[in-house]
Amino acid sequence: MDKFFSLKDRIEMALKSEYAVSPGKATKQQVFDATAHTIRDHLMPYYMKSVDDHHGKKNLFYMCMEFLLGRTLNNALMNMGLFDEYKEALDEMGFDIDDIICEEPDPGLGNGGLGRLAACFLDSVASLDLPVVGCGIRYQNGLFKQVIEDGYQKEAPDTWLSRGFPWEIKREDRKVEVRFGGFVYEEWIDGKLSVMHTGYDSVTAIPYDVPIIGGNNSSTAGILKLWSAEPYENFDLATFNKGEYRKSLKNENNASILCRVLYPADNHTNGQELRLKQQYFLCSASMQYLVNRFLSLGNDDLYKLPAYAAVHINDTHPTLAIPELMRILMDEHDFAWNEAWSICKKMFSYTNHTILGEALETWPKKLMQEIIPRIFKIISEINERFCTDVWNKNPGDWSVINRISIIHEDKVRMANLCALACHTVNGVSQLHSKILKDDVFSDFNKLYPNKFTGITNGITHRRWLQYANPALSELITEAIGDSWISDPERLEDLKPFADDSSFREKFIAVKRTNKEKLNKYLQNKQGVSFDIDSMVDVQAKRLHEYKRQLLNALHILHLYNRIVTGDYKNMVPRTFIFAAKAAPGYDMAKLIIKLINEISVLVNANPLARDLIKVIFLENYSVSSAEILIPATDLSEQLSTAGFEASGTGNMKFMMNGALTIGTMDGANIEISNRVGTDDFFVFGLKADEVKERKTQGYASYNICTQNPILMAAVNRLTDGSLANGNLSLFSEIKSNLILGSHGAADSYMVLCDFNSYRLTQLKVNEAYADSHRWGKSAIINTAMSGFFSSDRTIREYNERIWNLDRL
Ligand code: 26W
Repeated sequence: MDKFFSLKDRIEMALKSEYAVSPGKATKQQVFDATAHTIRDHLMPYYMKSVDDHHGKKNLFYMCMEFLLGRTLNNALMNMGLFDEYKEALDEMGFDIDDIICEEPDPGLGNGGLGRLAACFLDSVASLDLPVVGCGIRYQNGLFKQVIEDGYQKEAPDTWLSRGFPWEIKREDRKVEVRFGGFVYEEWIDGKLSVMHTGYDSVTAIPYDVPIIGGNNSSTAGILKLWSAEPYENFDLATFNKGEYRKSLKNENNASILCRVLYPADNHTNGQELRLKQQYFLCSASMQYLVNRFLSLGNDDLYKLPAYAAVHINDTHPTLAIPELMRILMDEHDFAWNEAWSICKKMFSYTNHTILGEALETWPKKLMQEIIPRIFKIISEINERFCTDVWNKNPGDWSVINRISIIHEDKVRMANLCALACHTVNGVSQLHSKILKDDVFSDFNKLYPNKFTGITNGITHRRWLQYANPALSELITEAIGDSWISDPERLEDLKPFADDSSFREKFIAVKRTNKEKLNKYLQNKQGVSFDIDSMVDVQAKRLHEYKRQLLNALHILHLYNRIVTGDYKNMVPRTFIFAAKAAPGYDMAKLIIKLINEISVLVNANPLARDLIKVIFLENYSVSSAEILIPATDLSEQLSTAGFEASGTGNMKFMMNGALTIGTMDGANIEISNRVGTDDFFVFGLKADEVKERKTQGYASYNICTQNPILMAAVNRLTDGSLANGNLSLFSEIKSNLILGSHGAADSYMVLCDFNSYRLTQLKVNEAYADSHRWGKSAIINTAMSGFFSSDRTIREYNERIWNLDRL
């Protein structure tokens, strides 16, 4: 890189210029910063090439409110092939590169699946040299830090930006103005209808670009554009001098609060004003940028915009990009409605990521009118034209109008706007796509049958296998060569090795090494450790009732019952690890966390039980902790009520790292089990159509419980004083929700209904693990069949079916 200075020299120079310290006196944190500083020099050529090469090619704007990136240092070094060089330089300075890597704050700008998927996609588009710009928000605080106190989740702010973010480039030159509130009226000027917007508040949106370096020796970077809000006009000195302090600070406050924090609710909407503002801020800034760039490249014919740009909307959160682009075309560039609409219809596509009713976004009409009056008018017009059209095709059919209408009663239904305006609506697994067509969007599917498609999610095998599990990665390469790195479906070449006993032993030895690493990690972080020889059984994902951590917990109570009654012959020792954050306002989810921690106490207090089972709650689950947890896992728990988990992506990460799955026929579990076969995948529970059927029949969880003494005994533990120092009432709400129901139906997620099937399948798991050859064979088959789930495949499919981009 530099002819005159060695890498070590450059890091030391950065230490001096940034911190005025010599390596002998530098903290690890300072060494991380200095190292990152030198890596920027390597990143810039990729970034500059991408920015240049994007010109003249069709670009994709991937709009998402969340990008759950995880750490960058290791990933970027590996992808650029610079890891060894840096390791050596840091070694010479007396630092271990692994320690330095851990100094990087983990940017948690996402809640869970949606955000992590966006990050995997960026890695893949960069590796496949596709011209993609991810557009998101530069939240000052990412997802809260979870602290467990006395078994309860407490939330602390995540201050990931406090020491700066070394990978970003502030682009002041690309700033735009975003307007909120005010009044909109129409006026005929010179025979033309003009829309006037007055009395609004403005903020300045400034993009910070983060180059995303891909693998595959790609020479370009993906670009993540994170928008940040600053006051539109500088501090209003005149007002301040008049003594009106509060008023003079209004601008400042409006801007600083906008990107302050990521909303921590996963799968639940509350209609908060600030969230709507965040959404419009992202959409307006990104669409202005899109149009400005098109024009600044010397193009003047905006009719050609669809040949230059496609926009992908991730879940409904960035839907406002559609009416915002309409606004820009009509109000700023004099397009007539029909022209603007036909341009937009060619540009937008949408992926739905959840079908939970409470997650389908609607906004109060009044709020929208107030916060973004012009946008509301445009949505109303879109709706009126749409409903008129449908009415003309189905005269007299009010019910269809009621269902498809974008504005319904006092709500604006964002999913309906997407389903109308986007040329493609995508589901994230085959089952999910079917549910979208048959249920959620069945009317739209009848109107526009060709719109719907299904592209199964994926994960980047670079971060999740190659880098997170270097020992396994090396073993695989030793056996089948390294072609799987650029073509992950070649992992299938491992299949014959499942029958090779010496390979199996090596595979099992790698797992053991990873368990040791996890054990050390847990010891350092939480002061707990586990038996390396036990089965590591993991459920790691957001805490939500539909994901059914409760089913897992009840089963552990059942195992405890077996142990204390002497029925533990052949029981394989297991370490149950849970990792999950609950939305701060989701009381039931938080209570389930407390329950898991109390079960841990119960089991630990019993000398017999603690030799056979151990329950660990891994605090503050994040991308970084997942990278340690997943490679060490033997059994992956994927327990969602069938029909509720759109895809799941954790399931794919575990599989790729040689864990076996116990799971329902839900989301991508179905596709995983189809690939590995039923011998190497533990299926249990009702299927999606059976769940639906049972629900419509009226499902009596109480009878299921009382007719099954084993289940009853486990459920009774919740309130018999065994848990929480004899507290009888703490978990009574969990019990009553299961058997009596609150607000209507009991056990809405069919935990009790699936318990027996789960218990019996867990017996098969136990038996399989006892035979280490059989288990090792299955584990290898899981890794071998995981190549399909690389996000490189997913992105290729998106590009072929939806985006049609040319490679750079
Ligand atoms: C507005 C509140 C809110 C916030 C986040 C609603 C919905 C969400 C996300 C869409 C929830 C989410 O992350 N869904 C997950 O998306 C993954 C990626 O497609 C899927 O694998 C998971 O099954 C799905 O739960």
